[in-house]
Amino acid sequence: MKESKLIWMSGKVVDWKDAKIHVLSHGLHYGTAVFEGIRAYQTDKGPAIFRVEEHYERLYDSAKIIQMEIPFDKDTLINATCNLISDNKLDSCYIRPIAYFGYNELGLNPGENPVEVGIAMWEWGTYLGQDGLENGIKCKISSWTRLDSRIMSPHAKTAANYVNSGFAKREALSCGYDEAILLNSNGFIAEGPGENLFLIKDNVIYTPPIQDCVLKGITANSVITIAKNLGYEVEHKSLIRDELFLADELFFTGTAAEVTPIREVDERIIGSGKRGPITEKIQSEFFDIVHGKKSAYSDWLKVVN
Ligand code: PPE
Repeated sequence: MKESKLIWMSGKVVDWKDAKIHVLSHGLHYGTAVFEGIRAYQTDKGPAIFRVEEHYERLYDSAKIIQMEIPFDKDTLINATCNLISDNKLDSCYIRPIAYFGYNELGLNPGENPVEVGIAMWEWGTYLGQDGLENGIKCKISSWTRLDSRIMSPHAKTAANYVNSGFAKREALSCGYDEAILLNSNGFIAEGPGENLFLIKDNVIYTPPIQDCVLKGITANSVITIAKNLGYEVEHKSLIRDELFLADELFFTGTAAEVTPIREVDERIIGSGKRGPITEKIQSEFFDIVHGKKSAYSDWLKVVN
């Protein structure tokens, strides 16, 4: 991890090495934390945060689901994020806000534990490798099932949910793949451990609906808008494994993963076995937008001054 200088902790800016919490913090024991992953990109006008409002709105939605009241309003957290990018002198970075039940009392009911908020940021390059972005990655259908809403909340980005994602990721890596794809408990395709999935067949773009237990991805939402503006038809549809094998193109989206093509699933070559033409068009449009080169999408960027 490439350390930056400063981290925001519940209203105070502290040195990276001093951003510490008590070992008996509730969030550490029971996963009662909600977080976001946001990216800021370099643009001609300076660093700009991609869809920062939507990311913080999702943080508050996650908190609502786990009945946590964040003791700061959205504007305070957005201002803190902007100031921290400037103070850390970063041109581009990955931003990780986290709200967690802190230290007071253990026991499953978070009760009187204070809610603390941290905002950290660092330079984080490509999530699945530069080669992955250009040539695509190899995926394994996981033996782990994506958690569903009878077990956990798939729409809340809680720390606890990521034990499920982590199982799938580690299994895929240890079997020699780059990433996992999880099915949901009804056997339909859900998503990657930290990415939404898109499938292209006969020029139509498909992605699973939220009922299939996927996170409401902000990159996915952006890609849907981009694809429609490029003239493609986009449909939410439940997908089965065979449809992946027979797809013309597949790709993942996510803040960390950006737009990453998938070239192989369980030893089946997808389409031509490399980044497909529609994926490439969407990916290139996405990177132009986040770097501020498409004025039509300037609403998605908050320039940090
Ligand atoms: N599904 C999951 C389960 C998920 O964690 C992410 C983001 C997405 C879909 C895509 O959502 P969005 O970022 O809004 O487009 N995963 C975050 C965490 C990755 C990590 O390894 O940590 C991220 O990309 O920031």
